Amino acid sequence: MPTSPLRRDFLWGVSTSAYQVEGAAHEDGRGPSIWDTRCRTKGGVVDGSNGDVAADHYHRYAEDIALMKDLGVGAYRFSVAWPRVLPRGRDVVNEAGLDFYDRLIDGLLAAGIEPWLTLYHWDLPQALEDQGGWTNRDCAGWFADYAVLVARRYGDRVKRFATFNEFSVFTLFGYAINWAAPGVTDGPSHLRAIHHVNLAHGAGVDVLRSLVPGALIGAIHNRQQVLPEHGRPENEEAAALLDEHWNLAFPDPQILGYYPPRLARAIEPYVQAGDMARICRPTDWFGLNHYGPIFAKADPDTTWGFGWGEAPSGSPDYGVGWPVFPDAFRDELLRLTRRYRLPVYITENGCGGSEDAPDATGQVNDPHRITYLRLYNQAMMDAIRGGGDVRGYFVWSLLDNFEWGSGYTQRFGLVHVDFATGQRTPKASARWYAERIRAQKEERTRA
Ligand code: IFM
Repeated sequence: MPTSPLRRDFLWGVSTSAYQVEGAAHEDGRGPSIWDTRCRTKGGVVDGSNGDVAADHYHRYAEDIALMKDLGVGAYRFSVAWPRVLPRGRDVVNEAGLDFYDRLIDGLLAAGIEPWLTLYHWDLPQALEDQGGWTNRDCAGWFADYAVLVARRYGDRVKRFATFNEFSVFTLFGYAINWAAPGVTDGPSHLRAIHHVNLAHGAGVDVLRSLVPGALIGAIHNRQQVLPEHGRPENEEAAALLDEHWNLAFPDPQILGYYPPRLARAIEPYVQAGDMARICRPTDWFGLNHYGPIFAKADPDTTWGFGWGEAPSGSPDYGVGWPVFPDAFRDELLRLTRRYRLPVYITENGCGGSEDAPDATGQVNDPHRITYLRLYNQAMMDAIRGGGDVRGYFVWSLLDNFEWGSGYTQRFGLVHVDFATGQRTPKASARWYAERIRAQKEERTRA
């Protein structure tokens, strides 16, 4: 049997985010975020739902930690809700909100699970949006002040920090395409948001570095190969432009110190002297969120002239509902290692499903998810064998949760959540993942 290429300290984990799982949206002084607003905007979420209760993680976090312990994971990636700790985004601190993360972090540490804290997973306080949000250059400073609060409060116990989750998703969908909050479709606003979020990242890194001894700081990027939809030559240019927006707009300036060429020309009016040095701060690791490749097509009706195209017909899908290309994952891991030269943690990988539900015996069988996870794990191992510096893997997600614009119509959890009662039921994929982790640990002790 071939031996595992995984490092001895390879880290297995699960991920969630605050607005998607916590609920308690109106409890203990939490302020509204741009997603609370979007959920109340007609057409903002397909099923008209919201994150008011979500998976009720705010109250059930202890049960969720026990579920993680059963899985055998070494780390839990969660995000702090900025509007829970600073209900108006700045100035007035909400102690009750801070207390929640104290309880969560202490519970994780007691269970032997390392807390991985993401500062921003899309829930900008509405009060800051009312002052322009990410289109306002001051937002970078507001973010840095929020980072100070988090670093001072939790830095004694948390050492793994990510500044942002999926920069290009929330900026592109929030400011150019209107698939996410705040739902703007305007090129200049989008460019401002990109640049100011990059500045906020740099400022956040500096804060964490100066206030948390031993901090290991990273950022989480969604990266997927962008391929032109088959058929029209203009799709090639659409794919090249989307590649810059999707894959390069954040990691290139943050790690290499420059914007990719097309974007650099467009963003120039918003860049001030010294900005690239503020953005490009040394980090310790690269977080990759990856689900599958993207197909781009030219679309003159969109802000930037590109849109989402179709995968070639007959692409394998294994019942997942989107094309499944594990080789693209392997290639992405190798590309990342070569381009950015940072240790890579896969901070999200997994798949949704609209039909995960308990059967007559109470079991939740999700064979499509097991197939997906198995294929993607194999691709990760191939990448490592080929020289990819991959140090950890987190499944998205621990729990079924609020899937943004898709509301509760898509379930990504290893654990099924009955949203009416909050009841948790580990799916067959949870058992698969626990066994995967157990087998690797056993191999490690034998080696
Ligand atoms: O649910 C999201 C998560 O918030 C960010 N990455 C992709 C997941 C699945 O769509």
